[in-house]
Amino acid sequence: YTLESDLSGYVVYCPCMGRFGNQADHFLGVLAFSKGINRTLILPPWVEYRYGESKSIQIPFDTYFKVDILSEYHRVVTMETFMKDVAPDVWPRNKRISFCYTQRIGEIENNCNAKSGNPFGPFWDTFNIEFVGSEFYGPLNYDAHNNIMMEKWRKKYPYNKWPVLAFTGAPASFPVQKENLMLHRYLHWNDEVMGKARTFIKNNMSGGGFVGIHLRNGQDWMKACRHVKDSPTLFAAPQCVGYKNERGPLTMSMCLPEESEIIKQIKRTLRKLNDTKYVFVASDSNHMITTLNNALQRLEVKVVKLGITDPHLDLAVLGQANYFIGNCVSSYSAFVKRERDARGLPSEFWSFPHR
Ligand code: GFB
Repeated sequence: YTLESDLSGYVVYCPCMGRFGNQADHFLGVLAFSKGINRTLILPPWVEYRYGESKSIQIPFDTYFKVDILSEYHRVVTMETFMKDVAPDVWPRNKRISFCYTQRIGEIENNCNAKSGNPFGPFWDTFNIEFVGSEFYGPLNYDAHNNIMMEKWRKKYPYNKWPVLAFTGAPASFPVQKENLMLHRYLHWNDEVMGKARTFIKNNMSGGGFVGIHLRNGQDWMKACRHVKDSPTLFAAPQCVGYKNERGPLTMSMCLPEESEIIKQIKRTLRKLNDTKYVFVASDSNHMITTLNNALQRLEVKVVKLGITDPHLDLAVLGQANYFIGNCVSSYSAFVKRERDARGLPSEFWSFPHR
């Protein structure tokens, strides 16, 4: 990236919805959108929530991912670099306008209220950004694959008048549009994350392949899965049942498989593969280590997990597995599935396809 100001302008947004998996879905959409309207994408920090803390914290984008690979697809710059080196020239304080589709309820009437609430306020505060006004961009939308729509954005918001389009939330859909799934191939873990993943694998799973599984089973998830019946495209479910539910139905055991189903499916998978010595479990709550070790004893595989809680390292290790079993409904699982698809590695889901 060169520090010369970019003459086609910039896009920035707050990843203000959901946790990592949701934010990653949005990210791919915004990447396509920025390219569609031909503006450099400012890579925002990831918004994270720490237990017991009331405000979100912002983790620089490149803490986890490589920036140079993304720029093979489109011009990008981290928000830290942009604010330090570029904003003083191209984004004067009196041009800091927040973008939203239509007004957001908050302190000021008829405004985006881009900084109302958490994580909205803490996000922009990280960079001392105050907005002097709002712009409602509706009825324009962010379907990057609609050329006419992209042309409308470029016409309505020329760079000289609007150097930076600062979105209150991600200008992208959730779950990620089908057309953008493969953009995941430009999203690579950085050397630090990959190094940790490889070290873990070397130290804990040497001498044979491993099946990686994602068990999403915490309290929040049990509650969310109650909606399976009335929302057939719940969260990331379209990755299995299709965006129009054409490969449905969505069942409870796809969202929250029972112990017996999990064991059965792992055994079936292990029989299909040769030279598998380990099962690596990633989970937000119950890893089922003892249960699985007992159930798989006769197959001579060992069940392992990380010694620490580290959602990104779990994802990176799952990406390296010889085979992956994930959760249809979870966007966290969806991240792994996309990464593996982009690299031609095999995956399946709990209780899907229907047998
Ligand atoms: O990533 P995420 O949006 O996926 O949110 P879902 C789930 C979060 O839970 C992750 C943790 O970002 C992690 O912090 N988590 C989940 C895990 N699985 C694992 C795991 O295997 N290992 C570790 N270390 N952490 C949706 C939310 O979650 O759940 C929705 O995004 C909503 O907004 C819904 O709250 C109930 O799509 O699974």
